[in-house]
Amino acid sequence: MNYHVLTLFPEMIEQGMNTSIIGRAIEQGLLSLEAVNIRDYSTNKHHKVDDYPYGGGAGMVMQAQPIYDAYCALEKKMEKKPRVIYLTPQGRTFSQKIAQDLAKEQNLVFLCGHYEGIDERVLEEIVTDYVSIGDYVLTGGELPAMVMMDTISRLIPGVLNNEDSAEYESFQNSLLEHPQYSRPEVWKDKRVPEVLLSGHHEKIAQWRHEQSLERTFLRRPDLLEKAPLDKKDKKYIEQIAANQAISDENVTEE
Ligand code: 9D3
Repeated sequence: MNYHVLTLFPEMIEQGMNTSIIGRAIEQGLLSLEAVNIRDYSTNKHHKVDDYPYGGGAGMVMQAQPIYDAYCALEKKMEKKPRVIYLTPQGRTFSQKIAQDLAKEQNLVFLCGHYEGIDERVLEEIVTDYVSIGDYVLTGGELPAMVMMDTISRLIPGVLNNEDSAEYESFQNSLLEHPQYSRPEVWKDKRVPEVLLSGHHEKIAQWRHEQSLERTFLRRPDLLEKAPLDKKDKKYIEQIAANQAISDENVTEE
């Protein structure tokens, strides 16, 4: 996977991505990352990249020319036209499914906006995908581009160690994970659940599965609609729901 980021803040991308697991994957040659400074492509003598909006209004608009020329310089080096993702609050909300789709590509171009936006004409010319990372307001597209690259990179073969990856997750995806414990056995008077010390692998697996069901019911009940639950799972959840109803009743009476 080769990432190309069009941005006014290339250092932010480089700093953010060169550490951790993604940095190691880049060193191993599994990924590449190029942050292109849009300003380097401005034909204006002051390297200007923005101007006032036609029709008036607050703030500045990023002009078409530097972005288009920066994109064309990238496209020239590729065999086929890449997907170009514009990070914008107006996009489809990013998801694991979108990440899986994008992970199939050889090249991905991310376009990061700032100011009040980008001249619509260059968006029409180069953008293939409009993507947001959720309904909250950031200052620009750089963090969203990094969120997307981080998510997509984990799906590239070899980036994660085998223990973490692929198939196991696709089932687990629909349920939250069970709680984890490590040494010591007692911390602040809290004991590690006895079953985990038993060495009884079947019982441990069952306990963990039940914890997953309970957590998902309590914290993310929306996920249960899509989860592949068997009869026993459904019974277990009904039982938790019933217990909860009883404790709610007790609280109300107090
Ligand atoms: C004139 C600016 N705002 C009007 C209310 C809209 C606006 C545009 C761009 C507000 C913030 C931004 C900067 N954010 C992004 O570029 C962005 C973003 C985000 O803010 N949240 C979630 N996903 C994304 S993807 C790009």
